[in-house]
Amino acid sequence: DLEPGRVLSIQSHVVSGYVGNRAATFPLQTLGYDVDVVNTVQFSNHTGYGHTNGHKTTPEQLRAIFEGLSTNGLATHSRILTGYVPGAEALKVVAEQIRKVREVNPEVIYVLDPVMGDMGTGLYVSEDVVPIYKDMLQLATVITPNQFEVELLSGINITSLSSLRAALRHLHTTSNLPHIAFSSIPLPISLVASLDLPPPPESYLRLLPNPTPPWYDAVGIGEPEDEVLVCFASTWKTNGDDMDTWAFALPTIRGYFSGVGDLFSAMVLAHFDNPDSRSQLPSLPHAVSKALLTVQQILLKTHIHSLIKSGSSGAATPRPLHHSTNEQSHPQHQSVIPSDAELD
Ligand code: PXL
Repeated sequence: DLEPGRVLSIQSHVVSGYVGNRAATFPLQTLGYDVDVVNTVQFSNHTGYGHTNGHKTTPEQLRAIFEGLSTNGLATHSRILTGYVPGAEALKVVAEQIRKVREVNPEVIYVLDPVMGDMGTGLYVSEDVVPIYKDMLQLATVITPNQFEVELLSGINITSLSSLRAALRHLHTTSNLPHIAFSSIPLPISLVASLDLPPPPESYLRLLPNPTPPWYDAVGIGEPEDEVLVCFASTWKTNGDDMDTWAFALPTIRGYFSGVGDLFSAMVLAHFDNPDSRSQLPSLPHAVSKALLTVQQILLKTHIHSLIKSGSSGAATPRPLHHSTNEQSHPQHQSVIPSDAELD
């Protein structure tokens, strides 16, 4: 039988900084989850530094861990999260395990974060993982890609609301995928205001700081040239041949943060519930709303912490020595430091 409070999180471990399991575990624990952690790599630091050292867990080692859990009757997690898995063979082993678990218990909530890259950075895993992730979509309850990953998985470049819808529709229909939550690159408010998308239901919007209609005013900044991050959530309607799509706008916080997506996917996993298990309300916008609120509060705290630590110079955490190409656009580097005060 499945155990409701148990999470299996399969992601990276970094010695220094907070990405992957280092960004997901503590926040999940503060919400009361018992988190079982499989580390897909042990790296000195995340790959954005330009130099990373350490090792990857081999496919055989991963298989051994899963075998141990299964043999001892410990593979009874009701929620599974997967993130950074840099190699195709290792990802196949992860996929195999999840397929087995879901065959026995289809009600397991599986949040798949297809961590592959970002708009500014490009691909940071082996390109062989792309087709495997495409195959894995059919196993997922929710996927939490960023825009780069939506484009890669769907083969559709997002340049407009209609291409956005086409990409989401493609992912839902080709893989029988129930739920998608992803964030865009920063967009000017003027453009966001012109998107004709329904707001999140009012009860969800209330969770965001400044819920004045129309919905894009929820960000609390109104200059047309200001930029916002828009998070789109979509749920395929099983009784209609269509999807419900919600949009959440958040003010961007200037700075270079790592592990934000990893924290987001963990919080979506924490707050998502299968339909009817808690209420009649759609679960995805509820989970996304709570996840965004947590991420936003932690980023603000981190940003303030960083400013205080550095005086007003802004370079709080050590800058990567061999910095990659995004140095200019991201002058400061901030790890996400989770603090339990913000988490509920
Ligand atoms: O945040 C995604 C991520 C996870 N794990 C490792 C990474 C990255 C992104 O750079 O390098 C090791």
